[in-house]
Amino acid sequence: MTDPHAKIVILTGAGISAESGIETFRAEDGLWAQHRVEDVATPEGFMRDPELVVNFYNARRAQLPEVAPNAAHRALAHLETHHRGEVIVITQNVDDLHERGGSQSVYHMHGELNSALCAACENRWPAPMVMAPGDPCPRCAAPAARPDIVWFGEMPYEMDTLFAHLGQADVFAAIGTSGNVYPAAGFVAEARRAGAHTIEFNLEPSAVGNQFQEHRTGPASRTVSDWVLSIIGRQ
Ligand code: BJW
Repeated sequence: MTDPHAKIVILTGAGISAESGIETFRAEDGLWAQHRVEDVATPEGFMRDPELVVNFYNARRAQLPEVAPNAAHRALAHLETHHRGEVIVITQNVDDLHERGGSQSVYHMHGELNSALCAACENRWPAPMVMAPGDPCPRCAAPAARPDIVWFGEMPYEMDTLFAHLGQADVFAAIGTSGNVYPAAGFVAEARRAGAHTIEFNLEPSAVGNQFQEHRTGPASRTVSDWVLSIIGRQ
């Protein structure tokens, strides 16, 4: 039974968007089966071949209007609206399905497809549907636009704020993430240190699955919806 005023911190990964038709990374037929991580998700890969990297993210951005939030995204928005305590979503996903599903408190720790970043002055602006290497920054005019994505070796966004939320969590839920990528994979340990009850939602145990106190196994559209119903009922 979840306390009606509990602070609930939720970490989501590619698995929550899988049923919307967005490929995960590490599945056999996933994104990394078609692209080497070093080529498309590192600053070195971008320096070597900016066109390849920009086109990789252009293709994923173009997919966004063709997909829709699923029942798991909508259930989290419903939880935020109806639960009396605070509900925070920290997503590793770069899609916009939490927002389109109705969630308001969303942190994109690995960036967003719909955002562009100036590598020279760190200005951010809404990405055009098709970016090109060397696009100028609208603020400083440097030809240094890049996708606003956190690549390996770069610092994820808003870490101080995220650790502060984890330190206050009464419940921590990780949904559809393989637990392979840090610092996100370390959030369960952080939440447990804060005394939170920890729940993993996945099709199978993740790489850090043994650190969770509770497991809900199955597709997120079902398991997350059932969990939200168990907390707030049919409101
Ligand atoms: C379902 C489902 C359904 C499917 N229902 N579930 C050695 C040790 C420790 C750390 C390091 C190390 N060497 C280097 C590091 C650091 C490195 C790292 O972690 N490397 C590892 C590979 C070891 N991390 C970094 O570099 C990060 N920065 C950093 O650490 O800065 C320093 C720092 C230090 C201390 C504090 C703070 C900072 C940056 C990481 C950036 C990651 N970027 C990417 C790519 C960019 C985005 C993009 O292109 O879209 O982000 S990598 C990729 O993996 C992407 C994802 O967000 C991320 C996580 O993947 P996710 O979401 O877990 O997806 P999958 O595919 O792995 O899993 C899907 C899961 O869903 C599976 O479990 C399925 O079973 C499940 N599922 N359908 C429920 N229907």
